[in-house]
Amino acid sequence: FLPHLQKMEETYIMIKPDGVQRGLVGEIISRFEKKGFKMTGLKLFKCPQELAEEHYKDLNSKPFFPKLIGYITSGPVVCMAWEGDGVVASARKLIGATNPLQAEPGTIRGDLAVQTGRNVVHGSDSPENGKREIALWFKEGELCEWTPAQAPWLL
Ligand code: 3AN
Repeated sequence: FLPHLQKMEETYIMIKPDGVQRGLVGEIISRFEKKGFKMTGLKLFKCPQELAEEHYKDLNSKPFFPKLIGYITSGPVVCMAWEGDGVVASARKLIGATNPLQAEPGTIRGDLAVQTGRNVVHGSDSPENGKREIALWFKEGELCEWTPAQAPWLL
């Protein structure tokens, strides 16, 4: 058993077009960095319609689906893969509730957003969806395996 070779839990985090337009990219990335997760993928990307529809396919019967697709494809998004212990649930805690008015202060949506339809960031809702969404949004070769510098005085 070689724990260092075990694939860590991973999640797909995406800064939506409103987050990019409002200049919140650095602020949002920094919250995941400061928490202690490791970024393994990052790109600025204009999302095609078909990809948006595939990503949100579980919501395709909802009345807000066309607006949601219009929103996600309205401008560039920042696609990210993050890994770490419990990263899926923890990232969702950092992000806060879907409706920003219900999101606690201190969360990304609680601090930075007002509307459900403009809630600045996406995070996968399960480890399975984390894998699925990373595979959907990143091509092979776009992800980067690396080892953070050790800080032995902290251990
Ligand atoms: P979350 O992003 O918190 O996981 P989901 O998966 O229920 O929430 O919804 C996905 C996205 O669909 C949300 N981020 C939001 O942009 C949009 N959405 C969800 N519910 C609504 C709604 N009632 N009206 C408009 N957009 C919605």
